Amino acid sequence: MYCIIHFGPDTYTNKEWGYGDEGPQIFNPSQFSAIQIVGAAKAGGFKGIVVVAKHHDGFCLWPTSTTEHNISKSPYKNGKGDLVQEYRDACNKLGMKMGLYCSPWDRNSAFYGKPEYVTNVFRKQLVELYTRYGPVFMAWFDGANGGDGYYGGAREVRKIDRSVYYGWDTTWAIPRKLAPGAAIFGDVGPDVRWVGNEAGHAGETSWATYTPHAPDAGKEPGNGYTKDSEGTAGQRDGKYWMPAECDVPLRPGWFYHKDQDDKVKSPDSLFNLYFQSVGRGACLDLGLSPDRTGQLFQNDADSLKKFGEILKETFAVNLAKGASWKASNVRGGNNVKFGPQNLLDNDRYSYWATDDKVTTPQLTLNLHRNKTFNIIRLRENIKLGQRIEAVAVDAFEDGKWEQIATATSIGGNRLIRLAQNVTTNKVRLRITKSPVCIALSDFGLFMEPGKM
Ligand code: FUL
Repeated sequence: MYCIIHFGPDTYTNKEWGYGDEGPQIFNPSQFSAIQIVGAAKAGGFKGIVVVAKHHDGFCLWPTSTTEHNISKSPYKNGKGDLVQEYRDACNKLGMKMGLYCSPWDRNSAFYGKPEYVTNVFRKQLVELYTRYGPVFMAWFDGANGGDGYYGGAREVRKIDRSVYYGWDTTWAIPRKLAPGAAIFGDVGPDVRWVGNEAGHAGETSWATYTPHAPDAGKEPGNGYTKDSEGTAGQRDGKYWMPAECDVPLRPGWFYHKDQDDKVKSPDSLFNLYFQSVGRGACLDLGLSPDRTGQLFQNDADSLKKFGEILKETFAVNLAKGASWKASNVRGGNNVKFGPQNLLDNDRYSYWATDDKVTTPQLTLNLHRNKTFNIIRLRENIKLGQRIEAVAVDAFEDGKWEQIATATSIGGNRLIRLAQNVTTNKVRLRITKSPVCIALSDFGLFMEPGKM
């Protein structure tokens, strides 16, 4: 989970997509505080932030040599400001990771649409950003590109060929070289894919494997030029390992708008989204929008804080810990290396495995006394792939087994939130479909606070 922060001229013009003709003088936050923003993300349980260093309007929040349209021409700190550096310092101070978003589309640049924009502006911006502000954990490339804009005064519509214009292989090579630890995000990956909606949910069945397809036959897919909706579930036989990223703003818009102050998502609705994204093996990328002072509005900070508390409390105690177990099969009879006790430690890569030909094993856990839970967590040792296609979970109730849940495409993290609490002293996990032997790393039972 990380946050993605939209703050710039749009904050002052009340827009979502600036046209590119906004004067730099409008950018002058009175109390910008990266510490307040990054601190609020941290309180929400997020591990990092992605800074939108340039949005579609083209205004650069760092002093760049690639365009005049940047923070040094604004009154902020008398032209001596550098917001990206301020975020960097706050992340260092708070132990948070930092990623970068630099919009491929630039509605300010006179060169947009010509090859020079890519070679002399966009790529040079990436070089500046990825050289100066590392270490960077995420390199975000947005799919919105091409259309009308200011374009240095031309005020016209500029269409680009999204398959080829940005020369993605050459462009990606920049963060790859300068920030080798960064996962590169886009509609076409190459490392992680857009989930295909901005509502924050992956498919109920969601594969980490994915093949992006162009909407038109015979063309190469590119960012902003894929069959988006295929990103939601991915494909079981997808060519690439490209897990989904669920981006969704905390408010209705990505940028701050006063009239959305009472439309901040509640802690409960964030928790719901958590199940639909993280609980389906995807990342949750939550959009934050500082207001005109340069800080998060109180409602936003409050909601994040409460959400963080709910998460912490919910997953504090794994009720399956201490259970004794009986498995229908353990690989090579080697309980130490491959036994189900590996499901109950805190190591995401120790695992229960079965013999090669055993693909539908069962496991019974004796909890020794009645426990009440409403969340089941399953995690595969994802280094060995997403293997399990379907599972069922049973509880021993009134002297017999009752099926309480099923789930598909387990992957690195699968959370099942039950409609009702279950109280039992024995649970059974049945792997109902897997093409190969299993490598399951975690089994957890949890109880949401306040639902008892
Ligand atoms: C979209 C953009 O057009 C939005 O403005 C926002 O930046 C979002 C994260 O991605 O494609």
